Amino acid sequence: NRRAAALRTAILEDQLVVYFQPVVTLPGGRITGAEALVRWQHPAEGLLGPGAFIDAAEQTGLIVPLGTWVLRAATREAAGWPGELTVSVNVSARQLRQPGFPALVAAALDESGLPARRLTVEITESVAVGGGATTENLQGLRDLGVRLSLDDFGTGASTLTLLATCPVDQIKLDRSFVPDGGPDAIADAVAQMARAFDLDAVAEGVETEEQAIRLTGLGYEKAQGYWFARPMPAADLRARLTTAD
Ligand code: G
Ligand code: G
Ligand code: MN
Ligand code: NA
Repeated sequence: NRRAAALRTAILEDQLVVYFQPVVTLPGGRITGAEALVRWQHPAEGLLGPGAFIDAAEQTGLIVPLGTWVLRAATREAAGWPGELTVSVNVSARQLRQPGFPALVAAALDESGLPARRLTVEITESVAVGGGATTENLQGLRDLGVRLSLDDFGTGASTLTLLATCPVDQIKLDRSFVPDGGPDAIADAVAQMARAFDLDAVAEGVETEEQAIRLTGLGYEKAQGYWFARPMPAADLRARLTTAD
């Protein structure tokens, strides 16, 4: 279809842009890294979010070249960040099923100079059980020294078996479970699971100071959300990182 043809052009002609949303410590709000979030600078429609094109990319298979483009752009940018700041990149089921995916990641790391330990690959729970080369690719990424994160945790097929068998380092509590004045039983349970499996617990979609305080109390060590910072162009994040605060 037309959308797909235009998206193919977008990938070839560098109309894609990577925004970065800071990930911060709880408590403290110190930036420890950022998540790469793709945008499309559409020639006629302006700046489009992933909601406008990721599904089409998945259905047409364009998510594979798009994902490679994002991976290369994000690692290149993060290689210029100071210290041990990390970059998180979202990877779809289709990408992770590709034989040789770890080699592609290794090439992006080589090319950018970013150490593997500073890259986190975010997958959803459904991706983790994806079949094909998925399981060996996850292990291959681990062997490179890349960190793995389970994104949108709690919304998919979250199982104890998955946590016990999938070699992840981090879980990201889905924003729908961030306490909002009501009960916080799920946020609490997920934090306890993270502790039991010795994983980093990150909360996303944190929009208020009260939520940040609650999550800190539950044991979340990191957070992401509008309360701390919105996704922003690479140059804006760079400016923040060089301003002492
Ligand atoms: O950026 P928000 O700002 O709108 O992102 C919406 C959704 O799009 C999120 O679920 C995010 O995981 C997904 N997304 C953003 N960037 C990428 C990307 O580079 N690859 C994949 N597969 N998904 C992405
Ligand atoms: O990969 P994932 O589904 O987690 O992508 C993060 C998405 O969440 C992006 O669309 C990003 O713009 C969005 N987001 C980031 N912080 C917040 C927040 O505080 N509130 C809400 N509603 N969305 C957020
Ligand atoms: Mn994500
Ligand atoms: Na998420």
